[in-house]
Amino acid sequence: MSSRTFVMCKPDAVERGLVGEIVARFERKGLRLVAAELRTVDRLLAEEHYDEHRSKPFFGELVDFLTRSPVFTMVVEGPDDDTWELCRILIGKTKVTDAQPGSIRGDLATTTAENLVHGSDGPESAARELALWFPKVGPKV
Ligand code: 3AN
Repeated sequence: MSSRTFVMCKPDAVERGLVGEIVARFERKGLRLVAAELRTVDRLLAEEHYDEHRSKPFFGELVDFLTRSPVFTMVVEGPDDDTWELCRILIGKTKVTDAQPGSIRGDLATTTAENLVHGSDGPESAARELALWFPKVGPKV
């Protein structure tokens, strides 16, 4: 069954003019944009999004970064129940030196702190993040 996940071009991606390049990679893979928005993020939303990282030393920097300039948020849909996983493969590993060439981060990112794209890391986080960022768009078809 088809499934949806949450993907976001973070401020560095928008600032560098890479939104088109990034969206094209998901589309070329055969995934579909169901909804998208260029928007600014307030601190409350950024903190909620990164809730699991509240105790990390880099939490403040994460929130500063996400609220720095507009982000481009997307609801991405694929034909099977693994859309979140396909997106993570296209995005590449979190640590920039682990991100393989061919992935978005492997090809385009130079630091771990500013690694261009966020994608939900499982079905539960996809549901949580879709509800947080796109409350009017359902998680499933
Ligand atoms: P991902 O974005 O691949 O899901 P997470 O959820 O582990 O990775 O981390 C969220 C974000 O936190 C990353 N995208 C990155 O910007 C930042 N981050 C993760 N680890 C570090 C770190 N060691 N130092 C600085 N920033 C980090």
